[in-house]
Amino acid sequence: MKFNTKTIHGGQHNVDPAYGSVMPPIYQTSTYSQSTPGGHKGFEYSRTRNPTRTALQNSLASIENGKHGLAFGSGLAAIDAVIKLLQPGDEVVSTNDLYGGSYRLFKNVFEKFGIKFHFIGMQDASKIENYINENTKLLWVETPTNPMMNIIDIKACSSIAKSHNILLAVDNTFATPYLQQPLDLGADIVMHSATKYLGGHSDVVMGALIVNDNELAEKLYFIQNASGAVCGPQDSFLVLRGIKTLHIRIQRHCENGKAIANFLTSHPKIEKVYWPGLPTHPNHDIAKQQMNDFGGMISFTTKGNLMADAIKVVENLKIFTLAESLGGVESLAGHPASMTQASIPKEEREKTGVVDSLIRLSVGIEDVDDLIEDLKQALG
Ligand code: P1T
Repeated sequence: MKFNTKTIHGGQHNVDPAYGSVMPPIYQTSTYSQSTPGGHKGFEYSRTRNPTRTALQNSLASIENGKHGLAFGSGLAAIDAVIKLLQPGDEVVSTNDLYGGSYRLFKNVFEKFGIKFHFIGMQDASKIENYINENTKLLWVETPTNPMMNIIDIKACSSIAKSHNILLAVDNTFATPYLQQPLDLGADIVMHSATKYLGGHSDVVMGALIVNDNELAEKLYFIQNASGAVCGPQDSFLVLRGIKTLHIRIQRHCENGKAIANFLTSHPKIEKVYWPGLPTHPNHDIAKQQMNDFGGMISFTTKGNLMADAIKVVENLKIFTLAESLGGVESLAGHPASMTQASIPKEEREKTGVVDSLIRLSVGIEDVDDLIEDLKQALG
C-alpha cells in the first residue's frame, strides 16, 4: 500500500470479526472473561492489551513503515519507556534544542537515576562523535526541532549510531510520517507525541513508539505493561480516526505554512523566520533530502527582541489561539520562552535561539487568507 492508503487501511484488516463494523469498536473494558485460567481470546487485562489500542498500534506501525507500534498515555510517557531501556551509568547524546518537557524528563527525572545526558547541537552531525564514549547507549534526535525548526540529518546520525552499536531514536512529532519516515532512514525507534498531528484535532493526549526489531519491541512492550503508562480505548479510537485524514491535513498544513512563511519573511517588523522550506534556512538542503515537504510549524522573532512586543502580538491574534500544543486543524500561537520551553534555564534556551521575542506558530488548515489577515492586524 502507498502512504495515503495506509493511513486509512494500514493494519486494519479483520478489526471486528463479530459484526464487521468498519471502525474498530471502543472496547471500554478493563478485563476479559476466561473459561479457565489462561483460557482467553488473546486479551486478559487492558493495561497489557486492549483491542482498540491494538488496532491503533497496528495503524501506527503501518504508517511509519515499522513492524511494531506501541501507544502510551502521552508523548512523554512514550519517551519515558525508551529511557527505561537504559541502566544507571549509561549515557545519552540528545539534541539540545528540543521540546522543554523532554529536556525536563531527561534532566530532572532520569539524571537522578544515574543516566547522563549530553545536550548538543546536531545540525552538524560530525560533532556528535565527540560526545560518544563506551557508556553511550542512545542518540536522541528531534527533527525538525521544537521550537527552532533545526533539521538534523537522520541518515548521518544512523551511520554514527550503527558504527558505535548504539540505538537511534527520532522524535517525529513535527514532521509526521507523511513528511519523513525515520525507520527508512536508519532509525531504530520512532517516537510521537500523538497529541499533535496524528490525533490532529486537539482533543487527546497520547504518545507512540514504532520499531522494526522484534527483540527491541519485546523490551518496550514489557516496559509498556510493567510501567503501565497506557492510553485508554476512547483515546485510541480518536487517534485512529485522526490518522485516517493525516495525509490531506498535512498537505494543507504545508501549503498554508509556505504562504505564511513567505508573508512573514517580507514583513518589516519581523527579524527572522525559521521554516525549513525557506531556501535561506541553514539546513534547507538536508530538509529537502529527508522530508517530502516542510510542514506547518514556523517560528519567528520580532525586531528589537522585546518580550513585551512578542506578547502583544500573540495577545492580538484573533483566529490563531494563544495556547500550548500544536498540530491540530486550528491555528495556534505560542511564546516558547514563557510556555513550552519555560522549564529550560534562560541561558540554556538562549544558546539555542529561544530568545524573548520568539513566537511559534502551528499553522492550521483554515483559509490561508484569513490567517495572513490575522497576522497582519496582530503585527500592526
Ligand atoms: O505532550 P505530550 O503528548 O506528552 O508530548 C510531549 C512532546 C514530545 N515531543 C515533542 C516534539 C513535543 O512537541 C511534545 C509536546 N509539545 C508541546 C506540548 C508543545 O506545545 O510544544
